Amino acid sequence: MITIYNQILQSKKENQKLLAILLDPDKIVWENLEYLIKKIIQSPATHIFIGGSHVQNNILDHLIIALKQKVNLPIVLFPGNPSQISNEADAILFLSLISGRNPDYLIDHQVEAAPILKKTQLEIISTGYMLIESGGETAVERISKTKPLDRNNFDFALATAQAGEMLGNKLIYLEAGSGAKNAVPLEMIKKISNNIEIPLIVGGGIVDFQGIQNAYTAGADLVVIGTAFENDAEFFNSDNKM
Ligand code: 1GP
Repeated sequence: MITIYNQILQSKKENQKLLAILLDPDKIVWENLEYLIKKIIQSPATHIFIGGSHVQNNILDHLIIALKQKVNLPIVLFPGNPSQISNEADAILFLSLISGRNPDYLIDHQVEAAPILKKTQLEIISTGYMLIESGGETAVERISKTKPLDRNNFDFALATAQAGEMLGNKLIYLEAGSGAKNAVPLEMIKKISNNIEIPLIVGGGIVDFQGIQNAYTAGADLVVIGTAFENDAEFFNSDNKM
């Protein structure tokens, strides 16, 4: 079976860069859903990530079912907590917040989620999730009650990513936080991508095509765009094409 993870690995091997649009079900204006779907189809996105801080389960199912009717992209859950699981999706990033030292987000939520996930068909993609300091408090920091990693300490960030890889994670996700003032430093992306084998996701605070391109050039395999598309559904149609 060709899994979503295998496709990511294959793309990495072929140096084909991937792009995920992150949709927060709480921020969807339902009357505009058809239009939003049209814009997703027209965009260069290769994946749809779904997640947010306070998503309710019934909204989640509803959104994914609506998307699946029209969009032929893998739908990957990017959950803020164990209640955000939907069997309608294709896969889930099974996150452990390895930059933090809060056991709730390192292992407790995962223990809570495991029996629920066992009852689903979701492809489970274990992901070492690293929050990087970005110039202001982000929702991830507030909700997880963890400190982000120093954005200038590349050695420590690399050691964290390598520990994540050694623990068996299949992906590393460098997160500046949704709507971050500053995206993950390019030098950090470069250092980490050069020194781990598994694919690297980068997101948070990337607001233009140059930012996406820079992250790719630095070594990101998959870039996540949330706020920029949320604020402007024409984001991918602008003059400054990818
Ligand atoms: C947030 O990495 C994602 O979890 C995307 O961030 O909303 O800033 O694009 P933005």
